[in-house]
Amino acid sequence: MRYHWLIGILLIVIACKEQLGEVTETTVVTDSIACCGPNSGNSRASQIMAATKTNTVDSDSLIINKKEGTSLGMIWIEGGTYLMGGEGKLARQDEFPKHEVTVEGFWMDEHEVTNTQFLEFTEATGYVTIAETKPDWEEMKAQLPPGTPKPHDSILVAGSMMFKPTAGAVDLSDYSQWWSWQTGADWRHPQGPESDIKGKEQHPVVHVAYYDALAYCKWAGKRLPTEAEWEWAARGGLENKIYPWGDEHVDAARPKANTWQGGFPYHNSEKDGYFTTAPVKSFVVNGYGLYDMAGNVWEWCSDWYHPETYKIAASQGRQVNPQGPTQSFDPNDPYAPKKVQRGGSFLCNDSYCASYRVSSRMPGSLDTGMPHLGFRTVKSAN
Ligand SMILES: [Ca+2]
Repeated sequence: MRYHWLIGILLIVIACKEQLGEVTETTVVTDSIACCGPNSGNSRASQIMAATKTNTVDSDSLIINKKEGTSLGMIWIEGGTYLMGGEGKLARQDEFPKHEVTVEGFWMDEHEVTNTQFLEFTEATGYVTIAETKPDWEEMKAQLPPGTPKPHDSILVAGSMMFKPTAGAVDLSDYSQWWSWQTGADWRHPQGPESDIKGKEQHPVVHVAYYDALAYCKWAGKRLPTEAEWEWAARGGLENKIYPWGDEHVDAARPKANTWQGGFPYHNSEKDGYFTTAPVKSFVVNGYGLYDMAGNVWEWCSDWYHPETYKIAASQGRQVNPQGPTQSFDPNDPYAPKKVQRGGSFLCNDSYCASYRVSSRMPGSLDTGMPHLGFRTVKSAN
């Protein structure tokens, strides 16, 4: 469901304007995420990908245009065995139980993929991201209640989600107060059509859907990390610690990551210096030399999301290079396939999700980009 957010917003509008009593926000917008979490979506993008040459993830054209493989800008992460899962009182249910995991060594980008890197990819391949593609009504209506009227063409334009602070403190259970659909928002226009990435060349690329990240990986000869690899790397050699740097609070003394300081979602003191994304490598590295494994932008992983993943894993003994479940499931949005995202973002705050913890997990729809969602790549030893 590529346009999960858009559909949800359309339904809200329709419910308000046309008083379709049975069509409410809760009938469709069921994501568990609110403050900083990305969202959901499913097979629609796959169909669009199949029909759009430049968006075809597995297309030969991308392979033909494949970049020469390189480990430049990557850090070798030595393999090892660790206890994967929740640390501290902020850990959520899906982070338990802790269980033993072994990962082989791999290469990992020292920082999140930047706008400069993504630009190189799009110029080499002609790739167009999902957020830059006009929604197709025929595909959308299949995901809507029968009889839902077609919205005005002015709404069916390319775009993405946008965060906007509220005027004051609000009920945090209703994220539509700070998230809205923004036409013309995409990775080249991260804050909407009037914005650009000039001066943000070294900021992480955002508004990238899973498919977009996957296409980049194929071109670069790399891949997305598994959840187990990501967490092992984020821990940076520390054991049983909450954050990549240890247990000290993110804002104790000097901020150690780009997060949200103040009252979410209405006041950001910007103690760390950034309201939205920060240039990569702006904060302290972890023990492996990796930047921004906490905060800045969420990062796609290759595993399907399932809240029971760890319970199943723990019952099977030590896991070696786990790849995640074969199917996804998000109880708050059961019809949308979702992949795992890690690391939290500049919107994370202790009052809400505190997802700049090494064990925090979040589900996200494969075809939905967000202004606080990016990725980094990894590469196996061989
Ligand atoms: Ca910040």
